[in-house]
Amino acid sequence: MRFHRRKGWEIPESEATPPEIAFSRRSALEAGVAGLVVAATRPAAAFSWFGGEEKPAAPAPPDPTADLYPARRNGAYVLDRAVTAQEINAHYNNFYEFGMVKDIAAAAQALRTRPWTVKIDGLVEAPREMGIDDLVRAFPLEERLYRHRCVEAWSMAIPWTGFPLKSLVATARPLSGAKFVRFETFLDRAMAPGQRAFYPWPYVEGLTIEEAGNDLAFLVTGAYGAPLARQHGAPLRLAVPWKYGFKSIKSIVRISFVAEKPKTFWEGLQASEYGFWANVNPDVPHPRWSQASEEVLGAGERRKTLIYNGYGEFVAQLYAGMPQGRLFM
Ligand SMILES: Nc1nc2c(c(=O)[nH]1)N[C@H]1C(S)=C(S)[C@@H](COP(=O)(O)O)O[C@H]1N2
Ligand SMILES: [Mo]
Repeated sequence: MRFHRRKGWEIPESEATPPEIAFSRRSALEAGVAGLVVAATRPAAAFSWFGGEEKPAAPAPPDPTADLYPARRNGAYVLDRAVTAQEINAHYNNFYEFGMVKDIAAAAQALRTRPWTVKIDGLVEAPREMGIDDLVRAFPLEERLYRHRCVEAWSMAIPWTGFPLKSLVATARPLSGAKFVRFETFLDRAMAPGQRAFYPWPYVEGLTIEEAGNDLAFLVTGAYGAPLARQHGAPLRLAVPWKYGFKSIKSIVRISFVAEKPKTFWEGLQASEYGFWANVNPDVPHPRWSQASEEVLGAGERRKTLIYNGYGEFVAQLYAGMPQGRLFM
């Protein structure tokens, strides 16, 4: 995600630091200060904001749900392009809890995914807290091929495994006052060095209750026919492919049904650029770049970006009659 505090007119274009770098530098300063404090208690951990944390790799225990993979593919979700090679997808990620670099795979191995509980709470008849293995086994898993369009104007196509969010919503039995679903990522500064930087952690995202009930909204437990890799947001993440990628929150620990629109992580950082709705629209530029086309990673091509990332037949009716402008920010 590119982020920028300086106003564009303050420096000539030729001298302007690319926004991504400006963000990283600022973050490095902040992380450096936090790092001093942390170093006093954890001398073995050397964290670089750019490269993540160097840690001796401990062999990961086998995933207790591995027997569920590969799951049967749901043929209703077809692609207009090839699936992105797994090796590309595994090393081009956004997971700021572990650092700002795209190749976050090694640093993300610090994520401990068991024990892991997911709390389902708020305005529901059936609040509960479930161990991830019980949760994964409570719903039949299926594979879906989805496009994934980052707000940074690149895209991939991914074979996710998981179950429809609406199935979980149904078992929670929301009360009539529940208008939004709020998702929250873990918060653990010791485990996730990016969380030592001064941002509005934990990562929070949200959907309207109608969006959460849409067939496309998918809770993801695996990819490429296996349990989810850590850098993809194991053990549970969201995939809402008609929205920019930052809506697809990773490593979820809490799903709350609420009356008010949740304030998201990116709204907390830069509301003017990364809003609540974030529906993909090629005709509405980001304040600092065009969204008209996207780099298809691994394919060596750019493609025209499609309204709702090509999923209009599934989701356009969700927004019928709503004021259009903000829906695409
Ligand atoms: N908790 C959390 N969720 C997150 C992010 C993050 O940094 N932290 N990055 C978001 C962004 S910007 C994108 S594009 C996708 C990237 O998912 P991928 O790495 O599996 O492609 O995750 C989203 N979910
Ligand atoms: Mo993104």
